[in-house]
Amino acid sequence: MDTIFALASAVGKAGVSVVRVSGPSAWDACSRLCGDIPAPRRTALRRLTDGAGQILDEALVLVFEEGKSFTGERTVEFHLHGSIAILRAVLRELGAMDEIRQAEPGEFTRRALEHDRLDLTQVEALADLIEAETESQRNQAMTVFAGALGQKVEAWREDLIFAASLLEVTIDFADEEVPVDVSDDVRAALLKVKSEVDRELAGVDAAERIRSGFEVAIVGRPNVGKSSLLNVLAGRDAAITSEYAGTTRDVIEVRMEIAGLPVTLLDTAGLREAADPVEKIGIQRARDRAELADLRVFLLEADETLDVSLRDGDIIRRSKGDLSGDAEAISASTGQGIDALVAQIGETLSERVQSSGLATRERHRLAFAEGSAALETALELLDFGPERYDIAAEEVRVSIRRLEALIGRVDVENLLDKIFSSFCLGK
Ligand SMILES: Nc1nc2c(ncn2[C@@H]2O[C@H](COP(=O)(O)OP(=O)(O)O)[C@@H](O)[C@H]2O)c(=O)[nH]1
Ligand SMILES: [Mg+2]
Repeated sequence: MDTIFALASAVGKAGVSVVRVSGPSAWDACSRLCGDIPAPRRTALRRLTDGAGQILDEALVLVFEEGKSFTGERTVEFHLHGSIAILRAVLRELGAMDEIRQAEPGEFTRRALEHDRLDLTQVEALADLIEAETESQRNQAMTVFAGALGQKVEAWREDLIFAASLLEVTIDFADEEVPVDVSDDVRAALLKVKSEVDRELAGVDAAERIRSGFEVAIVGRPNVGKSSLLNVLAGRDAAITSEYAGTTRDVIEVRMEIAGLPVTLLDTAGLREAADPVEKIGIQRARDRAELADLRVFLLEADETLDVSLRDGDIIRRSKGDLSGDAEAISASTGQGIDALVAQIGETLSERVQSSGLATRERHRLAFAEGSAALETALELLDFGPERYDIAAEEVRVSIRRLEALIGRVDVENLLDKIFSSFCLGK
């Protein structure tokens, strides 16, 4: 296997930047930069020099043995001063060495998978962890990265292997009249796993939302104060507000965190019969996005009645409470009712992620659905008695294989390119 290197931290000026080198030649290659390398996991300061003896930087050098690094290979990390010139010089020196090459995006993590340092769900979770912007995303990604989904699948796998082998033993000894009825034990094991798989399956939607975020649309007539509300919630002037009706035409998006959840707030054109062609397009967009949004906040004028059908969770508020004196209304000018509105949005969305489990992706959903369906079939076959045990056992094996694919034990080569394509260079 090649030895690879890459900048592991972000590009640009920083206090510290990390360059990682991994593979069989990592130690040798790096010792040409920093003289003798420190003992494994004994951090030491070293002076890095180029071929001509010119000092490139003074860096912390971390050395990991095979089997004890992130990738599972011999690894060296240089913690450099985070200057663009230093990075360029060090990467140039490494690039000039014949025995090592620049890593592909995600290649370090791919090696971690190949060396069984991580299972496939952990690899995905690592990508999510790096993308995480909110508390809920961090928690979710960290739980899976710590191995929770993999452990769950392992436990199911053991139960299913037990069930399949009980059936297979019965088949093998069918002629010898072993008078044991395994069907109760098998049925209990299959039902237990199936109910747990189904519970995870039911939580995929919610978990997926934590990962990808919610859209909350502010909807209402022109001039009711939608853009002003967006700005108050965002804490900045993201949208233009004015006393002229029809000011907002495009959909304006602001990303924020509410109750720890990732939320994209949408400000839209006011709904009315418009003559202006551009405003008309804006209004159509407003309707479309509001339709697709996870949650809608309807802003009403003091005397307005709502004439749309509400969806579960939709929120209604009157605006400009400072003018009308309505204590129930919100006011973008004074801040009245804004905290309560945010709290209500947060509670509504939090309720929707309550059922979230560890499975967060379409890939997981598919594996669970197929695994569960195979168990369903196996349970039905069980009712026909021992003469169907062979095909029942085969269905249990199908289920095991589906779940194994989830953690990357089998059938995953074709998946890997897709999964690793989301990684950045140096990870
Ligand atoms: N007094 C008062 N004026 C507001 C409030 N919210 C918005 N406005 C004003 O109402 C007008 C329309 O607001 P805007 O946010 O552009 O409404 P939009 O068309 O629904 O986006 C602007 O002149 C705002 O300054 C409020 O809470 N109190
Ligand atoms: Mg507006």
